[in-house]
Order: sequence, then structure tokens, then C-alpha cells
Amino acid sequence: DLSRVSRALLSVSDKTGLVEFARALAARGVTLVSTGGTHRALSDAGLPVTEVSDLTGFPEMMDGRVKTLHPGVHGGLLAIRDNPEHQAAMLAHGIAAIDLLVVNLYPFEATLAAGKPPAECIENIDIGGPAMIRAAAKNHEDVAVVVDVADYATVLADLDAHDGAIALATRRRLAQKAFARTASYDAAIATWLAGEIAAPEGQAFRAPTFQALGGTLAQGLRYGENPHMRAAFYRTAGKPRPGVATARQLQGKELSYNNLNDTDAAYEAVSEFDPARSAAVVIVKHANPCGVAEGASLREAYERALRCDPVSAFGGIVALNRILDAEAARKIVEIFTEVIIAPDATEEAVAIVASKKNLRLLTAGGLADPRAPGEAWRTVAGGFLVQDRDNAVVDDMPLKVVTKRAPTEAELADLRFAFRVAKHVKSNAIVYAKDGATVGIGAGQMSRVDSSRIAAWKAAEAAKAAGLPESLARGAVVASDAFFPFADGLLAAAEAGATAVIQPGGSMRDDEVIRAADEAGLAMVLTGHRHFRH
Ligand code: 93A
Repeated sequence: DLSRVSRALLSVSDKTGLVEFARALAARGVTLVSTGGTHRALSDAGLPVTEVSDLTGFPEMMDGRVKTLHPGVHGGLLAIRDNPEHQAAMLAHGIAAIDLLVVNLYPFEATLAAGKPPAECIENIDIGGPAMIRAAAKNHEDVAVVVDVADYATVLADLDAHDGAIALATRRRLAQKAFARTASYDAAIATWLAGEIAAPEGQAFRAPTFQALGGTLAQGLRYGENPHMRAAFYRTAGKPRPGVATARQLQGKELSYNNLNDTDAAYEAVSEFDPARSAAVVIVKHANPCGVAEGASLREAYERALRCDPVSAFGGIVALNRILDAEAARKIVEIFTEVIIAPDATEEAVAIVASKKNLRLLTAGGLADPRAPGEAWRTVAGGFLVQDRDNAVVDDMPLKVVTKRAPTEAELADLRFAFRVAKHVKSNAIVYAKDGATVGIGAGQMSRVDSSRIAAWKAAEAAKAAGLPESLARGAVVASDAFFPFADGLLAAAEAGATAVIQPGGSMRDDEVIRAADEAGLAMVLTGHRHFRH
């Protein structure tokens, strides 16, 4: 895969390090070709260099708008070296092979950032440069492309290491970088233009950055989290995982921004439950589960989920892991619900939901794979934070028993259940569970002990609502999304009646927390995985 680099085309706006790099290339026997300004810089430095017009037979014209856009250049970049037809075409048309392309683009972003007028920004949209970069990157089997001054040294080192050739691995890496560069260059132009064009009255909110990133408008929304904020739902490129992006709305009012956000949270959570093992239901309010349960049927799972926090469930989002059936539908429509989402729905269930005109019914076509990789983004002032989707699943974690007492089989099943739910509760998350149902959820508090107290209080409230004498936390297990920094949160759980605990571990005071668990007679397991969700 190694052939010597014999001809390089250099065409750069940023001339930093150019002369030194070109001199090093010339010293290695590379023939240099370049465009107007680059040619001038090289010949002024006394380097032997030919003009690109020698390859094209055309002068640079139209203020430089047309200098390299010619088969003499693009043929030399795109020809497959071991293809006889391509070779014959080169010979017939006098096209010379270009083995190394060095281009950096007209400074569009810098021109824009400097606040220059539109005409000057437009003049700084490079056409020939990206065309050459893409051609060379496509043909990286035969051609190396450099778009970043920082890679000059790498290329020279590679040439020296490979007897005047550049390794295929390097060419591939450079090609990837080249396409990333032309993509971000065009994204900057598209974002700028979108901002220049005022959104016509009454049209969907266009988020230029998302459009530029390849997002397509899935749905215009009436408004965002609040009525004074415009909003839209964008789909990213590629095959979406089942959920809000694949969902069909069978009936009900138009979905709002908050509906979509909550429905996503609910469906991602319910997708954690294997439908072959059990029916499962997640009820979400304000992006947090307020009731999660498994059951023999969806109806049973729904009733058990509802029992956890019937007050919060009012106006909630209900996600199911199996095909919505009539029995479950009949139960769900008894209270006010905003959205139901399931992989699918039976005809009978659809007819039952139809009795509630406003209730939105979505079918996603399948469940999301909780282990699937993916990206999670959020905006921060002036940028994005990007991370992997949290695809860690408790079933895959080796659980470590750290207390004198090991959990019973039943406790262990509930511990796994509770940790699976805690992953989908905003931090600090504390989840009480019993017999495959949550009985108290503490979410989103700034201190873990507060979440512990809230979860215990919720379990007591749920008991009252159900007319039971004893808190639902009694005899339950408890999950914490992150370690207990102090024993207090754990003691709050023990006091509420929990018998077993699951948490990541890893606190400086683990020993203290374990001792407290032993003293309270709790069984505790550590997952080694944290499920922060902010
Ligand atoms: O105006 S262009 O889009 N037309 C072209 O054919 C073309 N070919 C190279 N700009 C073109 N370039 C760009 O010129 C390169 O990407 C580079 O940024 C710049 C180098 O010009 P010079 O060598 O004259 O300084």
C-alpha cells in the first residue's frame, strides 16, 4: 500500500509553517505545485514550484473564484492508481497524479467572527478548496490530504519512516479529519445563512445549529418549556432507536415540548424491562418516574405503578413495554393522563383510548435497547456537552455483598429492580421498591439525605392513600444512584424500614456506611457503577 509521494499540491490561506514544510518536502524529492498566493510565498522563499495553471492550462480567473476547479487537478486527485482505465484517461488528457494535497480554506469562520459585512463573508466561502479536499480524502487509498498546519510534522515523520511514502493508516486518519473539516466548514456557513434569513411568520422554529448538524425537522412545536419560548423537534441523522423519534401518534391533542421530553424519559425507562420476562409500566411526571412496576399483565403493572404516587401520576405520561391491550387501556383512561406510549396497541385498546379525545396515544414500533450505544447532548452557554448515552445495565454488573448479611433472593431481585429505576431518576435519586414495584421515589434533591427523606415520606404517603397502616417502605429495599457520602442517608432508609440497599460504593467513608448498615441489620450490595442523571 505504499508508494512514494512525488507530487504535492499546496493551496493554503493560512501560510503558517508553509515555507518550512514545503522546503522539507522539496528536500525529499517532492515536486511542488501551488495556487497564486501560495506560489508567490514559496517562490519568494527560493523554492522550486510550478503554478497550478500549468496543470489546468487555464489562468486563475474571476478574482480567484476559479483556480483549481478543473479536470487537470481533480483527475490527478481522483484517479485510481492501479486502474488501467484511469491511467489511460490520465495519459490521454495529460493529467499528472497528485499524491499529497495540502489545503487550508478561506477563513470564513474568522471573517464572520470579525463581524465583516455579508459580501465579504460570501467571498470567503471557499469552493475549490473543499472540492479538492473531498476528492483527495475520497481517494485516500492513493492520496494523502492535509488540512491542518498541525499535521505538517506528522506527515514529514511519516515520509521519513516509510521511505518517502505515507502509511495507509495515516492517510485514512487524515481523510477522516478532512471530511470533518469540510463538514464543520459547511455547517458554519449554513448556520450563518439560517441566521441571516428571518423565520417567516407562523413557521416552525428553525434551530440553525441543529439543521447545520444534519438534523431534520420532525415537528414544529407550539412553544417550548414555556409559552414565550419557540421550539421544534429535530431528528438527528441515522437510524433512530425506537422511542419518540419513531413514534406514530394515533390520536389525541398535538404533542407539546414537555410531552415529548417526558415521553422520552418514560419510554427509555420502560425499555429497560424485558417484555419476555414481565409486563412493565413507567409513569413519568416532569421527566422523573413517579411510579414503576412489573406485573403479570400490563394492567397489573399499571395499577402497582400508580399505587406508588397516585397524586403525581395525575396528568402523567404512561409508558408500557408490551403491546397496549384493552384491559390495560380501560384502567389507564380512568384518570387524567397526557400521553400513552407503547411498542404497539391492539385495535380494541385503540378504540378504548378513543373515548378520551385529547389523550395522546403513541406507538413506537419496538423497545429501545438499553445497552445500545449513543450520544447524549446538552447545550451550555456557547457550546455543547457531549457524552455517551448511559447504557450500563445492572444485570451486567457484578454485585458485591459488603455487609454481614447477604440479601435474600427476593431482596436481590428488588435491589436490581430499584437500581434499574434509579438510573432514570434525576440525581440525587433514592428509590424504594418491593416485589417489583417502586413504593417511594426521591428525585432531584441537592443533598442525598433529603432525597432519602423524601422517598421515605412518599412511601408513607402512598400507604395512607392506599389505606394501609404501615409505610410502604417497611420491608422494602432501597437504591441510591450514587454512593452515600455519609451514613445519614442510609440510616434514614433503615429508619423508614428498608431491609436491603444497593448503591455504587466508592465513598471515602464506605467503611463507616457499611458499619452503619451492619448495625442496622441491613444487607448491602455495591454495583461499582454510578447512574448520575442531571
Ligand atoms: O475561490 S475558490 O473557491 N476557487 C478555487 O478554485 C480554489 N482553489 C483553491 N478558492 C480556491 N482555493 C483556495 O485558495 C484554497 O482552499 C486556499 O484557501 C486558497 C489559497 O489561495 P492562494 O494560494 O492564492 O493564497
